Amino acid sequence: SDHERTFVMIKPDAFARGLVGNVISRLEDRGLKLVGIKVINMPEERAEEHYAEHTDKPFFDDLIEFITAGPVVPMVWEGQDATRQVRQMIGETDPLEADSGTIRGDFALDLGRNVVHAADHEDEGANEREIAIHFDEDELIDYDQHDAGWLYE
Ligand code: YYY
Ligand code: MG
Repeated sequence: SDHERTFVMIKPDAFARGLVGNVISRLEDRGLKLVGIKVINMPEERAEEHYAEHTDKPFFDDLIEFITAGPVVPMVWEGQDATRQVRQMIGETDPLEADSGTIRGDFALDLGRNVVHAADHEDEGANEREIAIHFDEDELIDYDQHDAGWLYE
């Protein structure tokens, strides 16, 4: 029940396939508050920092090549239990295991092309670390969400 910020990123496959608006709409419709967003080509060093936990995995090189292959959309979303809410909306890492109705379950087929990244709620410092990698503090916007009184008790 914590009001918190979570890091989410639309991957190059989704960008190329015209799914940017669709992913953002789902997060907006849920009631989450958008506090940061940009479009970038991710530099290789930043990609390696972002996926540092996977450095020794056999899929690491392919993952870095993929995430730097085209524009991505890093975002910060805020809300009650935002990390777990987003993780639930995204679905399992492997689209084959992701339920229909989740973003990966609706838009993806392949583990290596799974549309969206979100910080792991089981990794304590993930949000702070990933937000700091991709955003300066002054790029995160402070404003009142006009419908907050109807989203939260
Ligand atoms: O957090 P999440 O993206 O759901 O999965 P991770 O286990 O952190 O892996 C990051 C990323 O790596 C995943 O989205 C796809 C890719 N990957 C892969 O290509 N092959 C694997 N066996 C595991 C993960
Ligand atoms: Mg992860």
